[in-house]
Amino acid sequence: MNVSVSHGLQPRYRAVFISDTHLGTRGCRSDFLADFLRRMSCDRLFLVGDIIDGWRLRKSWYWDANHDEVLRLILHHARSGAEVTYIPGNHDEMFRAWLPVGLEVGGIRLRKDAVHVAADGRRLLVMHGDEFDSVVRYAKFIALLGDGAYVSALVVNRWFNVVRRRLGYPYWSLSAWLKRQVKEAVKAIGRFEAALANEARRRGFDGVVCGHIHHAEMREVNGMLYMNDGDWVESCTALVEHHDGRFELVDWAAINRLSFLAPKLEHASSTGAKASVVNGPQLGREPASV
Ligand SMILES: [Mn+2]
Repeated sequence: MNVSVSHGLQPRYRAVFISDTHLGTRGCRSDFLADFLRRMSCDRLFLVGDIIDGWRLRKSWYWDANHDEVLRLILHHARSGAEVTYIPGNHDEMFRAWLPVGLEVGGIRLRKDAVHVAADGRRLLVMHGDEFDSVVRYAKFIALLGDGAYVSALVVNRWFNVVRRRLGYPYWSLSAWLKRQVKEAVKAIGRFEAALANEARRRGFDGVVCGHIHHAEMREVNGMLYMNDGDWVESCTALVEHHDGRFELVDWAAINRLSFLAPKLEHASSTGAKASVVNGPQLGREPASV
């Protein structure tokens, strides 16, 4: 029997899928993620890519006690008997070089993609999804802009056009431009979902679990079950499978009423390490380059 990481009352899942945690960046909500990892237990844990952000690490490094804690908890899950599979994404593609070796570290298996057989027998293809970037092309983060950002953009647009008028330029509508961008981004997400569903069908699966576009979703796409586990930067979502075969998207920030605007939770990790930042300036929550 597995030793549970959680403290008793929490659910034990058949499988848990997380991706796009972007550890090593300031944007990663490692505090919320550590909280989730601490309070859940599962038989299978799938890390569906962009877990450690190697792109950013080359330019700058952000690491604090919560990032340590996330790694510690993942290893703890592996040691406690969970089958942990790490599927590198495009931000942690440095691990892809190790795929031919069949690397296994601390009980974590490295795989290009994986198969998950659900409790009801459905076979799911698990992959990050950046292989289908060609169909996305667009800055997805625009689709994720909330109403607040949209409203402040309109205020900026007003002043922008006051300046344009003074300089003798005609009016330019940011609002119309934004609406066009959002429409394109939504279409791009649709293309991504269709591409992943088609890949699952082509390879004889019943559905697909992926990440990459930071857009949690669970629906049927062209007769295939399409499930995207979201991210831990713009939102904090995980895909879980209950023992009865029911899949659920867990919005950890929402159900725990965690605020993205509040300062990061100081985790009392045993090391008590302070946040470390080296090399170059840090922006706040940067828009996602998925
Ligand atoms: Mn990605």
